[in-house]
Formats: sequence, structure tokens, C-alpha cells
Amino acid sequence: MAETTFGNATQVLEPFRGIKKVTLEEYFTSGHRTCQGCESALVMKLMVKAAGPRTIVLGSTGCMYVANTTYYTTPWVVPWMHTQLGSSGSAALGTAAGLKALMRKGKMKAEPINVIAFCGDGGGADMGLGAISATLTHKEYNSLILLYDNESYANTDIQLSGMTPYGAHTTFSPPGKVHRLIHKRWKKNVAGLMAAGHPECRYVATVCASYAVEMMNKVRRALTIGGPTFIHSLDRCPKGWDYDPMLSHELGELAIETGIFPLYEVEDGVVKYYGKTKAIVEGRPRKPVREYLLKQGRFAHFIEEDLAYFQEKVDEQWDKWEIPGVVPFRKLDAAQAALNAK
Ligand SMILES: Cc1ncc(C[n+]2csc(CCOP(=O)(O)OP(=O)(O)O)c2C)c(N)n1
Ligand code: SF4
Ligand SMILES: [Mg+2]
Repeated sequence: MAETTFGNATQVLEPFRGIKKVTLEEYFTSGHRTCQGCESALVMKLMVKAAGPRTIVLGSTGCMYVANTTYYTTPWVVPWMHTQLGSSGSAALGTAAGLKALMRKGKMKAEPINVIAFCGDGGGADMGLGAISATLTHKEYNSLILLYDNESYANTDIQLSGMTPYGAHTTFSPPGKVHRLIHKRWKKNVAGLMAAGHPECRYVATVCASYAVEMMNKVRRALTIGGPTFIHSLDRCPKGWDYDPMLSHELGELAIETGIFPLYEVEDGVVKYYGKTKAIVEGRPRKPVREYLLKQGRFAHFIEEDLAYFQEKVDEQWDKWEIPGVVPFRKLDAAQAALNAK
């Protein structure tokens, strides 16, 4: 048991050193009704496997609520509670504060209990952003908020969210004869936003379950550090992204290898890249974004011009951002720097 500086107990969850060291126990089992190849279901399973049995999971409305609690069935083995669509932050904070108060009053055995609240991109990056932001300022309460990002409001039939990629076909942005692209906004940078704007939050990470052990280890790190922490997971959704479910794993790898979704963690203000993103930062060439985009039906209407624009935006993130893929403050270009020096 580790005491944080503010006297709140967390569990020390050492990282799994390889797949063979991962515990066999499952806390998200059979009984869910998610689509074949649903990456978010895998994320739930890995998230709670990493956390272990002394965990309470709170989930905002969305596929991971509805498909996981169909009438009289549930895959959750640990205590689980549904919360309103925009309330994952409030549920995390309230539960953590409630546990702490009960323990302080001696009404519960004092022991570390992990509190994890998950939310979708609609619930977390759009509707519940304020509540998550508030929770990340309360350093005296331990909770992890995991945003599973399937890049749409999937549960209500794939509507566009602030995390939907540029140009994607959703039920709110169908390509037509007059306008080929309906959705022309670039996706929010939610992990960067949380990391840059919340000085009391000691840990923010991005994860991809195609790299399962690393993903679980980021969850374990967040829970060990304690205080309010945040993880953003990019989750493939065969229904919304329109691809053969067998490609879920490969598309996760391609999202990283093309540089579209960088893997990093920010611990006490220090950015650390990991996995294939680290190799890219150290000079490995990125794969062209078309290799990722053209495997998905939601980009089937793209023409060369659209692919070129997408590539250009990703290149910019790597070449011009102050912290590549993380913080979009622009680097001063060489000409301007020379002028300033005069
Ligand atoms: C306040 C409120 N507005 C709308 C809804 C309807 N609704 C239920 S799930 C959902 C989609 C949520 O999207 P997201 O958070 O991305 O989760 P996903 O379904 O993609 O897993 C919506 C709009 C609701 N439950 N509550
Ligand atoms: S619609 Fe997408 S997120 Fe929802 S259960 Fe199906 S694959 Fe999973
Ligand atoms: Mg979603």
C-alpha cells in the first residue's frame, strides 16, 4: 500500500513484465452483447484485469453500458454502476469521496479500492468534458477516468462526435452528390487537453489495446500514482468504422504506425513516448495514412485530395508541433527565429 502526499491510499500495481506474467483471473467475462471484433469490449476486459478484484467500475451511457447490461445479464464480476452520459467525472469523484468518508468514519474497512469511471468519446470528450475537468482538479481523491474512443456516438447509431476523424462517414455526415465531405473539422486532442490544462492531475496516457500488455500497464501505473488520472484509448469499432471485424487488431497497429494516434504518457509533467510511437519520434518513418484510412468503409468516398489533406494534417502534427502529436503549440519556424534573433 502506498501513501500519496495527501494521505490517500492507493495500491502498488507493478507492471506486468510480459504476457506470461499477466494474471489469469477475469473480471469482465461472458454475458455481453457487443459486436464481433468490438475493441471497446476488449478494453473493458483488459482495464479491469489490470486493476484487479478490489475495483469499482462506473460507466456512462453508451455501448459499454447498454451492450454490457442487457436485461438480466452482465459480464462484470466486480461492482459496477451506470451513470448518466455526461457524468463519468462526477461519478468518479463522488464515489472516491464517498469511499474515503466511509473509511474515515470507520463504517468501512480502510483499504485501497480502485475507482475507475469509463466514458465514450461522446460522453467524455463532448458532453462530460466539464465534469472530467473538475474531477482532475481534486487531487485528494483517487480515481481513474478511461475514455474509450470509438470515434462516434456508436450506441445510438454512429452519430458524429467531436472525436470523429475528418471526413468520416457517420449517420450525421453521409457523403452526398453535392457535398462529398460533410464533416470537415479536425478531431479534438483530448489527452493533450487534459495533460496541458490540469496541473493537479499527475498522470495522463494514451493507449491502444492492440498492445495489450502496455495498455494494462498504463492502467496499473495510473492506479498506483493515484489522485485523479486520465487515459484515452483509441478503440476500433467494426460497425461504426465499417470494416471486417478480423481487422480490429491490425487497424490499431496502423493507427500508431501512421502517426495518427501517438502513444505517450505524461507523468508529473514529463512526456514519455512509448511503443512504436517512440520509434517514430526517434526517426522511424511513419506509414502513409492511406494504409489505415482505405481499410475502413467510413472513408470509402475519399479521393486523392482528401487523403492528401489528411496526410498533411498528420505531418504537421509531427513536424510543426512543439511536442509532436501531444501539444499543438506551433514551433517557431527557422525564418521567424532568425528575425527574432536580430
Ligand atoms: C443526456 C443524454 N442524451 C442522449 C442520450 C442518448 N444516448 C445514449 S448512448 C449515446 C451515445 C454515447 O456515445 P459515446 O459516449 O461515444 O459512447 P458509445 O455509444 O460510442 O459507446 C446517446 C447519445 C442519453 N442517454 N443521455
Ligand atoms: S457499435 Fe462499435 S463500440 Fe458499439 S458494440 Fe458494436 S463494435 Fe462495439
Ligand atoms: Mg463513442
